[in-house]
Amino acid sequence: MDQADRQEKVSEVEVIKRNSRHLRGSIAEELANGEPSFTEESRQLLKFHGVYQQDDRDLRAKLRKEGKDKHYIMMVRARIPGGVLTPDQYLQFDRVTDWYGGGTLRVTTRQTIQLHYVLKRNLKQAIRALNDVMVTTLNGCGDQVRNVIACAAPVADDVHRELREDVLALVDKVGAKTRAYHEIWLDGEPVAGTPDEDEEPLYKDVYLPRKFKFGFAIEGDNCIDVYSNDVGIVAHPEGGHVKGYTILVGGGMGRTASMKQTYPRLASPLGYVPRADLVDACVAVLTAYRDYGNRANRRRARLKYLIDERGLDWFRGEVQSRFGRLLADAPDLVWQDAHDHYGWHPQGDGRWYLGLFVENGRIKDEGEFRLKTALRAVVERWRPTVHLTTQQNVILAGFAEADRPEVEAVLRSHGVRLAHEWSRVMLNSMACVGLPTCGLSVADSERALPQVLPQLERIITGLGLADEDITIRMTGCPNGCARPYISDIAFVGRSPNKYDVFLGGDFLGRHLNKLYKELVPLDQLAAEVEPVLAAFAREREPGERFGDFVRRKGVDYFRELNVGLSS
Ligand code: SRM
Ligand code: SF4
Repeated sequence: MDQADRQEKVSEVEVIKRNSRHLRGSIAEELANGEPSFTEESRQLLKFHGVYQQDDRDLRAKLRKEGKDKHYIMMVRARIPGGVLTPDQYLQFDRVTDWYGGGTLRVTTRQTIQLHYVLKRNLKQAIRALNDVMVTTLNGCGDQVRNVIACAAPVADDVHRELREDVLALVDKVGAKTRAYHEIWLDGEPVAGTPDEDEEPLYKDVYLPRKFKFGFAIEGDNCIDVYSNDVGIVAHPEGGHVKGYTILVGGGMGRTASMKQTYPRLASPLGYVPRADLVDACVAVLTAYRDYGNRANRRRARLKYLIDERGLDWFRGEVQSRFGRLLADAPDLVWQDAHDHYGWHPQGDGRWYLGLFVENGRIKDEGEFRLKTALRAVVERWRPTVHLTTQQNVILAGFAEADRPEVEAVLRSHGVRLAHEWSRVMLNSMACVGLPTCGLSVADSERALPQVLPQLERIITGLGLADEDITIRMTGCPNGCARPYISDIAFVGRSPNKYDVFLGGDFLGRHLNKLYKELVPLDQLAAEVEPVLAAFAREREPGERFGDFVRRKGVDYFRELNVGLSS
């Protein structure tokens, strides 16, 4: 008997999943019905296929006034394990957004690409066009394993090669297997009668209680924010190879402002496994969550709450009994870096890679700034592999040393700056999508952070802190999509134009920050944190980082300093 049967009342989404015949529902029929939107049941199922139904929120009020329905648009999210694309795959995204989407590409915090503004009537063609180059959208969203992330640095050594092999082995094991995807989007032959029971050996007919996230880091480099994943996997290199992995469990950022029983949590150490055992151990974690996760209350359905409710020791026992072996103790982890691999670096095979900063992940052409065209030109000419990072940036890999000046010239001629030409404030910033596409946003994010950062750049430079790495993240609601609760400074949307300010995370992603001020208007955000930055410049200990300083002093200390500003 699994958890779904043990709980008396399960949420509506559970019923939809169970009755969907492995995610078929009536999606195929609705795709052909000429309507601009899907039914609620199909909306839920579409997420598993990588599609969110949205509406253009900039148009909502106007359309309502005119007595018209919402302008429905679909967001399509691909699954790109470890963020790696061949040149042809990247170029297909570039074309598909022009053919069927809004003309931009959005690199996400889980190193995939989202297309926005796809109309329902173009959805099938868009998904097929991506599949033509072997990119799937299955597993993009929904109650299943989401895009598996990994350090994006394209280093040509055995450690990175082995890590990549393990990422792909895990994806292969835990990816959804339903043939519904093929049937609906790629015109596969429908399976006659009821789909066979073994169609989803891991997910069964109910899938997971909620989304589930795996992330791979290499010890020392926490560029992926490993502690924010349901399962963080940390590779331990020894003698030039991956010897084994530490497994961390129960990380997550999501919270709801009005619900105290929802909160961000850093993943806790579960144990250590030799490399060969990684996939089996991950399956044991996944099935323990599948069977015991909360299927009645979706707000409390993430792994982090199961672990807090039952205890880490109970969870470890459950995993070990499924795994059939004892987990070794996890070692203490040491982190030195979390930068996003910006700039030129030798790959180790005589070739070079180039890490580019993409402001809030948006690849677009706008006026003189033509990043989308520039990337297309570089990818068409030099055919680098394209590596998307978990900090919403892009790395191009495989250049000869002699290519470098010309690559730079092409980028510059399209108004694209190299990473060293951006300030650290910018390089260490991220904003989630927010308005106008995100149905959950209560405030602008991607469109708002660019208004705040120039002010913070001026303040930080004026205080002599321009060389400090201070992470600044913004989200349009408390769900945490830009992982705000582990950044040094976070602005979290609470209501239109107002944000809660959090302080005291950590550049290395090891600490949660704390609420500092509530409901601060957008135009006062920089002024609110200025006294804290000034105190840091004045009172820090030698070598102390911003987040460490804030945690040492405590946020109350700064509230007192700052009494003159909004409270
Ligand atoms: Fe997210 C929901 C965008 C990474 C926590 N997220 C959404 C939706 C789909 C809104 C919705 O449900 O209708 C957003 C679509 C906006 C749009 O218009 O595109 C959205 N999330 C994003 C992206 C695109 C943010 C970005 O700017 O890059 C990221 C896509 C990741 C991907 O490629 O798979 C994204 N979301 C995250 C992360 C960060 C991470 O995983 O490293 C988190 C925090 C970690 C975690 O899962 O706890 C995150 N998103 C959420 C939540 C809160 C979940 C919770 O436990 O409460 C929601 C709301 C929900 O699921 O109900 C959400
Ligand atoms: Fe939307 Fe909120 Fe996620 Fe931002 S944090 S993308 S506003 S759900």
